[in-house]
Parts: sequence; C-alpha cells; structure tokens
Amino acid sequence: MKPEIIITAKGHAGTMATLQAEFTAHNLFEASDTNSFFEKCAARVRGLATFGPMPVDGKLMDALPKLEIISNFGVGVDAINLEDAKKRRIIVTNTPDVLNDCVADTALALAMNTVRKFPQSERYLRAGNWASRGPYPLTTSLGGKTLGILGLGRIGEAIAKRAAACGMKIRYHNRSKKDVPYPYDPDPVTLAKNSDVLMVVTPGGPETNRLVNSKVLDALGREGYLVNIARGSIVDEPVLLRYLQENKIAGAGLDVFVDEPRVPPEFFILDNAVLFPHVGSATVETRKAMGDLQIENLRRHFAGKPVVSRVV
Ligand code: 8YV
Repeated sequence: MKPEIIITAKGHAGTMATLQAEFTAHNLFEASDTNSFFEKCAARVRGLATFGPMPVDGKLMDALPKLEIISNFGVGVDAINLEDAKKRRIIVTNTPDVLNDCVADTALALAMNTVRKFPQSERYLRAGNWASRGPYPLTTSLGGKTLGILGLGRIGEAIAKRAAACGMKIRYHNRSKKDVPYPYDPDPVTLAKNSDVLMVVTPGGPETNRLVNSKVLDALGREGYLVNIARGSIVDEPVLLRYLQENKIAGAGLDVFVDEPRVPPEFFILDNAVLFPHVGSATVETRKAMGDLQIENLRRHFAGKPVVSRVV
C-alpha cells in the first residue's frame, strides 16, 4: 500500500510525476469543492507535499488526523505554523542548500539591475529613445559600494561572495554574530545606515514581519537601495511604495511581494524599481533538485528512516 499524501499546489512537472507515482496523491489544487475533497481522503492522509504560500495551520493539521509529515518544496517554511506542527509531533521538512547558488545569482542580478538600471535602459532603447534623445543617463557603480546583508545564512554567504567579486564591501546583521570575515551591525537600522544596498535574505514569518520599516528605510536614505529576495512580509510594502514614489530611497529591487502573485499596480509605473516575479530559484535544474529533496524526505519518512532536512 502506497502512503497517501495531499499535494497542495501544482509544482514542477517532474516532481509532480514522481509524487503521483510513488504515493497515492490527492491534488488539492484540482478540487472544486474542498469540503468533499477532505471528506474523501482526510482520514487516510499521512503526508502533505506543500508548494507555495498556502497557509498550513493547526486547523488543517487537525483535519488530517493521521498526518505525520509536511514536506515543503522551498527553503522558506513561513506558510507553515511550526509551533502547531511541533505540538502535534508532525515533522516539517524543507529544501535547503540545493537552491543557494541560483537564489544568490538572482539576488546579485537584482542588485545590479536596480543600481545600474539595466532594465530601464533596455526599455529606453526599445522605445527608440537612444537615437532621438541621446545616451541613457549615467547610473552609479556597484564597485566600492557597501552591501548590507540582513540575514547572513547560507544564501546570504553565497550572495556575499558574488558581491565581493564585483568589488563591493560586505557587512551584515543577524540575531547573533557569526564567525565570518564581515563587519557585524547590531540591528537592521544600523546596518541600513552603513549600507548603500540593503539586501533582505532573512526568513519570513511572525518574527520578521515588517522588520524593514520606515526607520530602516530612513537609515538607508535617499542614496540607498533596497533589494528583497526573501519574503514580501519582511518589508512594510505600503511604506516602501511611498518611499519610492517620493524618492526617499534611491531604488528597490523586488523578487517577492506581500500578496503574490498580486503586486500593487502602483509599483509598475515606478522608474526606480526593478520587479521580478519570484524567480529566485526558478531554473529547471534547481527546481528539480528541490523536488528531489522534497520527495526524498517523504520517501525516507515512510520507509521509517530519518528525513534529510528536518525543520521541526
Ligand atoms: C520558491 C522560495 O519560489 O525556497 C523558497 O523559500 O521562496 C522559492 O525557492 C518557492 O518555494 C516556490 O514554491
């Protein structure tokens, strides 16, 4: 008998095919009536394969009395209530490390595009402005600037390496100081004050909700840039929008938003913002590696072995 699982959202085709083949999988994202979906399978479901921002809380866990494991596709588990899982002795796993390089590439590309305004300059050319109006206005260099990393974990360190290769100086803030060669700032405001580009990499969740607020943006200042590749919830989005509209910071590069995939349309017309549709880890290779790890965690758990990457 294959273990029964629920798949919350549609993932990468290869991952979906393997999940369907190895488990008796119920696709929540295909259900037109969720009540009857749960009535049909809830009593037998032992695993959840989670994708994306759908909240997984105690109420959902209680609706699945046999639930043993929540295997998330993605390193960030902010959509899952970890305390609720812990109380119910439900294992939660994620997909760390396999995405570090890809996400760090995206972070550096976003920082570079934001500071150098490459997307805007390309739009300028396509609009025929080069010949009619002359060269695109000068921007500013990355080299010599300071990158402040808010959340220097494994992804943050991969970003630091790439930024250093561009001649940037690195500093960071974490809850506690790490054994790294970069200067440490004791809080996000001090980090923002000491940085030209503030890179948000810290995990989402209640502890970091709106951590980047008006105080942090004021400290970053009119010449400073914000880049967020972590979670939209970490930045006070309406405040950021206003600061960009009023040029209270120089610009922002955003791969993540509060209510994805809905992005406040006011962002679309800003010339000082570069916007990516949450593509941090979005390559075929990395998404396959993430899916493989998500599946391996389920496989090992149901074979009675320890999982590879346990969060709680
Ligand atoms: C994915 C991510 O886009 O790993 C994460 O936490 O945000 C991204 O790599 C996301 O998990 C896709 O569901």
